Amino acid sequence: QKNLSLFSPEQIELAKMLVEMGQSHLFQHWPEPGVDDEEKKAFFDQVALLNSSYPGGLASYIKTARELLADSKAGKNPFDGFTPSVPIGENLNFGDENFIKFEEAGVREAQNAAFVLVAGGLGERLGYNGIKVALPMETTTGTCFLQHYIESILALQEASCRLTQGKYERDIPFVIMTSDDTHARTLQLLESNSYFGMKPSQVNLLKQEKVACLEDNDARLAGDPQNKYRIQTKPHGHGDVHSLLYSSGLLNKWIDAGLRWILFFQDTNGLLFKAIPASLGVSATKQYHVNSLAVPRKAKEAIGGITRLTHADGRSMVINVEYNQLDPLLRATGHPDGDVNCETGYSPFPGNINQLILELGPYIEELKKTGGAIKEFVNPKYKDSSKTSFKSSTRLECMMQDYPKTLPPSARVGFTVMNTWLAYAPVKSNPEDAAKVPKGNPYHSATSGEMAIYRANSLILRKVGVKVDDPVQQVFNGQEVEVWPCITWNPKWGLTFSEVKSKVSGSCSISQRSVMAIKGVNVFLEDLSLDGALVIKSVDEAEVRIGGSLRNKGWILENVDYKDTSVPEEIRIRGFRFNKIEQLEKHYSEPGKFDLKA
Ligand code: UGB
Repeated sequence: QKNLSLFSPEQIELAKMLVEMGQSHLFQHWPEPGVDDEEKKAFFDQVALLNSSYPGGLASYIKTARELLADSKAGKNPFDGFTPSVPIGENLNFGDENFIKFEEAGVREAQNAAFVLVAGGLGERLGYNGIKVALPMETTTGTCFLQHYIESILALQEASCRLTQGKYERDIPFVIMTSDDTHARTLQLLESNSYFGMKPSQVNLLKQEKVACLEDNDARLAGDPQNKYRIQTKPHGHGDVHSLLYSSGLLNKWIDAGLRWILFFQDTNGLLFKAIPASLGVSATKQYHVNSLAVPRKAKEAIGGITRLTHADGRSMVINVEYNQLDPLLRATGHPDGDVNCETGYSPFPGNINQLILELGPYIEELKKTGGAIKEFVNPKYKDSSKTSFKSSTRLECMMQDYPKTLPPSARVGFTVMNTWLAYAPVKSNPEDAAKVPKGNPYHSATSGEMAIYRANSLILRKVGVKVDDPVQQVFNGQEVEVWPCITWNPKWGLTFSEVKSKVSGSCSISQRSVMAIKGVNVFLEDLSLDGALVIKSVDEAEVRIGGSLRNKGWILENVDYKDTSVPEEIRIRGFRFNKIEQLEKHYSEPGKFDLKA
């Protein structure tokens, strides 16, 4: 009361709302007017932000929190009444006739798509100090994730334009969701690299705000331990992307421009774009409103399971069940062993890799109803079994893949299962945790993420007829991985099976110890036998034919210990680095036709 004269009418309204919502403890320690007045005003700036960035405002947040905390205390099962079963989706196998057909359909549709990268997470599990999208995806060329994503979108844009004979010639919009943890560094990465070749006008950054922390079951907001005039905040989860897109106005702009698809993806999956054209083709062909990309999942792997949930009252939906919920759900519904592999060696539930393709029109219609709000959950860590107090403050969270939960049963919700080697190799775990992963389960580490790229490229080349030698097993940072020839190419060289096939002819072979990096478009491998390191860069207008028997001492993979702080962090988390002994490196910077014959 004593402080009221300091504040604007809007701030007084916010104070009233807080008091009405049982939050008067936030002001209890406030001193007389004249003391810390600026801090008091700053408190209301924060409250105003928390209020405006949550659909329905802070009062709605507190109300939902009370309900969810009561459910959690009562041990209420979020899947009460639902029985899980294995859903049926589209299964694709790279290089099959079906796959090639979907790829072509997807490339055509790419002109009508917008891409959204959720990159607000700091990646606590990885423990890397920088932002994850700045990490090199592989160290043969050092290309970082963000560069690869942008180059992939640009390559799709060009391929789509070629295939549709320039019918649209659109710049594919690209949105990045950031947070306070990642925003400035993401922008700086883009600006210092000229947006990796994309037009800055094509890129939109949307920053998600954190949400207020809760200190008890009454949803009393937690004070910030660092500053008594602030509320403690924590991330709300990737589900924020829907409300942010809705309030940004971009969706209407896109639909007016004739776009039809919106593709969501995560920050550190270097393989993903190899699976995008075919899965977009599936969406277009099957007219899916929602299409989730999935891979075969190992039981207990830290990826959600795509599940059909059927309610006793007849409702049914295909939805992701998060990895920590799948096992208890199965146990509670007549599967006493819980989340276990079946006779295939995999969980019967396909693994959600959180790549969602939504049809824009139905998406906008749904968001008009919900404002982009996603069903939330709360995960308090209780001090003891009385569940009356928390070990540390908690908050509400939401996940982008829960979007279909509010859809009517008539919505066409499907999923597409791809080969894991082609589609999924995230970088999420630190070396120590990865080394503890049970044998046969994926590490999801920087080591496995990079090796998966070489394996995928080797397997793709095999599929188009190149003889690629078998891998050897090696241990890096305590993780045993397959080491294939280190082959990389930029997305413009070959984003689809057909494109790669068109670049290779005759009888080509690559030995296990080889390294091949192609940074160009019109680079053709003709009767090439490679045993060593080859690095080719060329401008788009140069046509380069490479053949003959090419042999040199090559590059050698050396072990690095992740604890060795004399080595840069982005290298030591992989457990290896290249010793570049000898290579053939050529740069074609002028237009023309060139032959490189060994
Ligand atoms: N992210 C944000 O942008 N904002 C946030 O507040 C939080 C995250 P994690 P998670 O495919 O591997 C997901 O932490 O949430 C971004 C699926 O839920 O890497 O544990 C963040 O930057 C799970 O079903 O993953 O698990 C990153 O890009 C499974 O599919 C993305 O959200 C799993 O991913 C994911 O965040 C997977």
